[in-house]
Amino acid sequence: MRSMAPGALLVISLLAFLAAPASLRAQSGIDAWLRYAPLDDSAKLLYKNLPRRIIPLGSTALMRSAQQELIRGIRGMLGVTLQSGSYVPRGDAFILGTLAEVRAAPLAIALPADLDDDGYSIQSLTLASHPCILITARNDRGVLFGVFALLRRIALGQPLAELNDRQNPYAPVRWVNQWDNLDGSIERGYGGRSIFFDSGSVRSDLTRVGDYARLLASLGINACAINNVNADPRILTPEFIPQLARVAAAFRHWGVRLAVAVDFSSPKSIGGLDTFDPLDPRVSAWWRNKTQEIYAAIPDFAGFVLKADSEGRLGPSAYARTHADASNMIARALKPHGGLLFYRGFVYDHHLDWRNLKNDRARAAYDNFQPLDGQFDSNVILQIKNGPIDFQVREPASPLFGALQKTNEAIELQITQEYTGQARHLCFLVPMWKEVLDFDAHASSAAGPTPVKAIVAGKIFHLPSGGFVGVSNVGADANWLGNQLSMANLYGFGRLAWNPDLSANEIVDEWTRMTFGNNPHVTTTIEAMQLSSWRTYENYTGPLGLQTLTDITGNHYGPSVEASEQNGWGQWHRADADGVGMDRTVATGTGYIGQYQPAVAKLYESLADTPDDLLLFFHHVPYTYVLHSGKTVIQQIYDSHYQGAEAADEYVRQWKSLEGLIDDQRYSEILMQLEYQAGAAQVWRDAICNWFLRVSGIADEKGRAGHFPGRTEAEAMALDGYSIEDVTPWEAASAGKAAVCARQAVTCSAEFRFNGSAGSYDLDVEYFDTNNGAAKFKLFVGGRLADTWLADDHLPTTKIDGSSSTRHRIHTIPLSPGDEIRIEGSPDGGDRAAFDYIEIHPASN
Ligand code: GCW
Repeated sequence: MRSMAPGALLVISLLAFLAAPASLRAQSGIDAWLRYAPLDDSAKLLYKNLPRRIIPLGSTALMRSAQQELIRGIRGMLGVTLQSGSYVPRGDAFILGTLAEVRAAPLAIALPADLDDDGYSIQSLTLASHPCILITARNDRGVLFGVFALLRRIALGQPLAELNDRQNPYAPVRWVNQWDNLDGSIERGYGGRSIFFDSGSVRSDLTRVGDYARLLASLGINACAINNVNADPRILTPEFIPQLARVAAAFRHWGVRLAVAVDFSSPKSIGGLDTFDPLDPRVSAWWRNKTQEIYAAIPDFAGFVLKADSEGRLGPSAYARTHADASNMIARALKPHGGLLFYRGFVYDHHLDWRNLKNDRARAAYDNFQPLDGQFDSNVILQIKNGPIDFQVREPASPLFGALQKTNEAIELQITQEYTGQARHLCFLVPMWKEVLDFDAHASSAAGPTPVKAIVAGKIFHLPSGGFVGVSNVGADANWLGNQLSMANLYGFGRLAWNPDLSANEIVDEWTRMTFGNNPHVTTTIEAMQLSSWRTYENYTGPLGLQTLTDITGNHYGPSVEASEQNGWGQWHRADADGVGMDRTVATGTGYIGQYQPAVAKLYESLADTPDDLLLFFHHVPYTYVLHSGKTVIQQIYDSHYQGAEAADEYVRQWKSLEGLIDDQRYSEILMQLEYQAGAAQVWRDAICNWFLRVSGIADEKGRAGHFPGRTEAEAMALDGYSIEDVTPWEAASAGKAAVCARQAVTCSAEFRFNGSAGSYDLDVEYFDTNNGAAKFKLFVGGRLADTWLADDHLPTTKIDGSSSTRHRIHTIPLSPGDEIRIEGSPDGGDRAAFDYIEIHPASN
């Protein structure tokens, strides 16, 4: 992720291009899982009898996309160009058409009777003694989805003979949300600038929007809300609506419908009214007219997303009205056009008094919405985050899922990795989502198991709508999310939205094969890394239900244990000298557990029965409390952090075993990212272990926490120009301090003598890469330059802290006792060439 000089990159890419076989040529990642890379010859054999003609029975834009996609995919993977034809009952063919078109053709075939909207059927059959493959569906969108499913089968090397694949989507709502701002930035986006907006308008070139819609369509996603839920009211101005129509057009031929997030105060802020009271007839008339204006320009407009009364957004409380008043009023404007209103359940008070041990942010969604069950119109969908807090590395399922019987629900999952490493750390979220989706909320005594997935799909209480929403936040970078491996999360969300019964293993296997090919060493390696990565990330950030112990009032990235305490945001973990965890019991705590149905509440209310992974989310215990695993809480905190950091190191080794087996560009980009992650995991490990060591006063029984073999602190070196400063939070730097170069200095230096035995060593320099300049470092051993590098990454901070702390590893340096090791830093702009320590280890290779 750190940039290379453009010239160097060009030469490397050119060399790679000339030297590598076609399949290994550089790949930017822009095609994601739709690369259609050539299959190897043995796999091609499987498909040697496939039809060579394609016959589309319809001619809509969607049908043309389906046809072109099939041609593109088969050409890419099999090297065969399908010829288009019109139907004559002669010769082999792929036949594409809706059920109505197939009936009208007419083809004498028994057609499936059980297809829902967007579902599809792929059948191999014989027509007039010619083998054909028929892809049919109720609507043309379903035909397109069928084409993508067929191409996926080929990419995965699955046989097509005697195929009879009939699939219906699990739920009607399969949406993504983007949090793009009109100026082109993206809230919690890590893949570059917006593909939709720039400088206050929709971009003129919407090529990437079409590419994105194609990716979404390949997963069966059927709508996308394109702007931040912290919505800019200008999105609804008369000047903006024609621009939205252009986005809708770029989406339309991929079957993706446009939606937007709206600001509740719009009637006042852009509509010229003096009120936005949902019960004022002028306000509802304004929304009706506005909605009509939108549908006139965008007839297939999907609806609105509304964040109201949350994190400072205006809402119905301004007029003492309810969430039902607010949502129904807007939903009624959408209703005649078939539009949906998604009302976000993420409503909470961020000025809670932390001194009151009964206060609890986790209660908010239930407290706000459960009493309103039954009051929402049929085209309102309550959009509920998976957990009660906010996309933390681990949370229990929100109790609200199990508490509503008359309200449409959608689960909101976060694809963009806000609290899970911001696309710099590998963290495959499908296993986490699966846990929530499969969680039995015990919502109905009559219905048997009531997993969250079935509740949100409306299956348990027979509701008209509902389903899945993923906060995606792709950007204009070539690899969309800022990290090639993070694309497995977008893929996984879409596959789960289509079929939440798929396993994490199946999903990651599909994604890996389509993204990197079918080499068994490649697939097993990447899949194992992905599948273990959530646990790894959890281990070195916040285990035992502590949640991500990050800077929660800031960038949500690096470690900062106390950031969540003593403020009104309510992400408290209540760690102090005696113990740790939030008491959310009914008996002695906040009562949050009482929001679950009795069978669930009984489990969590019991300290003994609560699963270790969620212990500290539900209970406050002393550090010496013994877990089911037999370890004490404090020892588990130490152990998990060391395990997590070790696993992150291991990813680097695993990845290196793939050199030459995948294209160079993605190989090196991912290697760089994993090396960075391994260093960052160590920063996390040390920060959290040091913090708990100091606060609990209980030593790590394995003697690791607080002891760092081979480490020389900057404070212990002879400094010239550098001065030692305290770092905030203290745990973000080793011993709480860093060497910082004087602002005006050209170069500062620090030196010490090596006092180990002669041998070959790796040198780790821990420095602070702030994003307000690109300081330069040089490292000399015995007076000779060993390495030089730039601190030019774009980490999300200008501060010397746990988010900027970065490891630079210099491999295989021969050292003898007494050798002088000297680091020189040259500041640049606000980047003060600060560093923390140098650690020397026997060489790893
Ligand atoms: O987690 C918080 C994020 C905000 C976001 C909010 C929400 C769009 O930090 O950036 O705002 O959730 O989901 O509304």
